[in-house]
Formats: sequence, structure tokens, C-alpha cells
Amino acid sequence: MKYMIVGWNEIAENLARSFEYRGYGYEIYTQNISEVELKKVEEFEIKSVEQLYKSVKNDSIIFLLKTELDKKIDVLKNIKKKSKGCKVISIAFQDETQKLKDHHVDDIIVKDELVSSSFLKKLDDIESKSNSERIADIVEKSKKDISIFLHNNPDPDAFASAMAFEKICENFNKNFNTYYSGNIGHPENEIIIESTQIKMTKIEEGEIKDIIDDSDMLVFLDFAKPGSNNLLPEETNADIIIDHHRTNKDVKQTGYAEIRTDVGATSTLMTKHLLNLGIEISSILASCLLYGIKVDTDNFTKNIFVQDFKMISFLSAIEDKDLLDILESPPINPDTVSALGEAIVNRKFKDDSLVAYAGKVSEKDDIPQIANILSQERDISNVLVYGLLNNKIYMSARSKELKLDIGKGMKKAFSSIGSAGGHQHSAGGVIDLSVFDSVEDAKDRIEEIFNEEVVKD
Ligand SMILES: [Mn+2]
Repeated sequence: MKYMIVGWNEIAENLARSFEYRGYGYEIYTQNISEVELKKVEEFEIKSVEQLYKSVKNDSIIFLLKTELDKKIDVLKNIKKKSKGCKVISIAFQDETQKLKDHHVDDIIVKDELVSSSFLKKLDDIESKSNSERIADIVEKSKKDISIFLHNNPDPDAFASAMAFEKICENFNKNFNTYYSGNIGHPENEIIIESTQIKMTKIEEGEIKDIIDDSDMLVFLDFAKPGSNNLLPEETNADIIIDHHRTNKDVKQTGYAEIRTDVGATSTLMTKHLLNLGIEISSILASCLLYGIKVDTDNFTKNIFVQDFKMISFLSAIEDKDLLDILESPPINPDTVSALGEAIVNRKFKDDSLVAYAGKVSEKDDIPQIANILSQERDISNVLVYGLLNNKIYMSARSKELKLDIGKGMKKAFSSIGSAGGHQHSAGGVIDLSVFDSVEDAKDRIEEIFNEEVVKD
């Protein structure tokens, strides 16, 4: 028998019942059978510890649940004498752990921690539920329109969060509008908007005051600071803020502000709120929330926390597989394909770097897409793609080199003639064509600056 429980008490009984429920085979042993309440034993077969020493094998897993330390050590010594390969997990108080370790226990469950961590978990649950209830309460009390604001150039995390918040508004039969500013580039974003039919209104600076005056309630999603990366006047007070940006941690607001640094995306927080409030999550919404978390955590690899994983495992069970597949590899616009063709023909190599001119492009978003594709070429570590639109040169750079920070490199190298910057592996920039004598001159200079200053040696 693989699983062996030693000691007979409440924990042993619960463990035995769990094994029973899961259909695991187990045996129970105790040192002092006479002390066991007969009533309890009727259900379980309990053997003496001497029998355990005879049947323990190298693949046995023993749960040592006796209460007194001396007895635990006694049993532990005997078991390990019989079989070195078996595993013994013991329950113990913090101050007993060292002695058990001295006698080669394999693992310990600390009793005091067990209780406090269970209480803390309950505390988290209660706090999370009361947060959701506060949001629901504020929404329910709103009399006129609820205005949901997203940051400039909203991303999938922002869209998905808005869709989730709209569900809360719908749940209480409230009117709502979602507003954004800037642009919605990227084919994935267009797919999300098309397939979800989310209605978002693009606003300009001049309209914002009227919208605020006409709204009963203001909601900021995926941002917290009015006036920074959004069109809202700095003194605007939101009724509800839900955000996860570390930089906004100290933003002071009078309303409900949930700015959490222990999650990777606002979509994680919104998923939890919908769950807490018992609001149904459709498969399309689940896909969008999942995609929001995916993008913000760089494919579930960076800035991701326990709560994100919990929500991911929940959302993956209901996601729309087809929608997520299209989001992963969206169809490419014909114009982008033409620009890609141009870039492929024009690419110039130097060591493991590649510079490619994509010609005139119809959208500036073509450039990063082409850079992503070209950076997949084997043996290429650094890529710069640039193209012309409205007398401006748009650049996008990618690097797989660990020692190079392409964002810093681009910023430094191009700052005297334009603006550039970004992250360690990906960066962008823009330069006025008027800086150069001609397009030919621009091509020569950009290639030279990238090779000589950004990716030098
Ligand atoms: Mn976000």
C-alpha cells in the first residue's frame, strides 16, 4: 500500500476520508489502538505501528500525524531504518521542525502556518467580494449615464476591461458609454472590436467637458491619473478606478480606487469582479479578457502573479477557441503585405543585423508588423524597418540580443534628428523627412546610424 497514515486524530480521519473520496488506497496505523474511540474505528481499519514497520517500502508515502514530538521522532527513526527510499511528511509546530529535519523527515506541514494562511486566504476572499460589492453599489446608485474612459490608444486589456464593466452596468440596467482617445491600431484590436461589437466612441479634447458634465458617474479603466496618457482634465475625480499600473500606485482619488500592483492586467481584476458578482462571462468576453492578460504579461511570461494564473485557468475553460486563434495570428491587410514585399526586397544585412526600407506605407502600424515578421529570420539578431508616410519616416526596431537595450540605443542614436525610444527588445521612432536632403539620403543615414550607433559591435 502506497499511502500510510500514522496516528489517529481529526486530521487523520479527514485525510482518510479524502483518500476514500478520491479512490486512493491507504492504510492507517497507530501506536495505541486501545485509546482509539471504538465508534470512530468501526468505519476504518486501523493497524498497529509494528505492522507498518513490516510493510513500509521504498515507494511508500507516510503521513506522520502523531501529536507528541518524541513519538513522531520515534516512528520516523524506525521507518527510515526499514526503508531509506520512503517519503515521510509530518505535521509539526514551528519549533519542532529542526528536530524532525535532523531525523531526515522529507517534508513538514507547519501547523501554526497552516491555520494562519487559511485565515489570510479567507480574508482575501472577503476583501475581494466586498470590493466587488462596492463597485456594484456605486453602479446601482447611478441615476444618469455612466461614462467609461480608456487611456489613449487603448490596448486589448483596456477593451476587455471595458466590456466587462459594461456587463456590470447592464446587470443593473444602467446606460453607459465607453470613450477612448487616440488611435486603435493593430489588426488584433480591430478583430476584437468587430467580433464583440463593442461600441466605443472616439473623443477629441474639445468634447470632454460636455461629456463629464452630462455624466452621473466616471469610470477609469486601465489607467488612474487624469491628464496623463488620456484627455481628461487633471482635476477630474473618478467615481471608480480599476488599474494595475505600478506607476499609479500613489494616485489620490476620492472615489473607489483599486490600483493593484499584484496583478498583471486590469482584465484579471475585472474577471474576479464578474465572478464575485455572479455575472455570466460569455465565451467571447472570456477570450478577450484572456487576450488582455496575455498581451499585458507579454505572453504570460512577465509581470504575472498568482491571481492572474487563477483567472487564466478559469477563463481558458470558457474561451472561444476560434476567436483566440484569429487574435493570435490576425489576417494581414493587403497593403501591409505589399509593404512587407518591398521590405523583403530592400533588406540590407550587416553581421547579424538587418535594415529594411518598406517604401511608402498606408498606415504607420505596418512598420512594427513587418519588423516582427523580419525578426524571425534565422541568424538575425537585430532588425530595423522603416517606411514613409505623410512626409515622416516611421521606424521600428527589434533585438534578440541580451546585452543590448534597443530602446535606449535608438533613443540616443536618433535623438538629434527625431524622436525614438522603447524597451529592451523592441523600439520605435519617427523622423521628419525634411531633416534629410532626399529619400535616398534618409535611407543612407538611417542605415548608417543604426549599424554604427545602435547595434555597434
Ligand atoms: Mn493593462
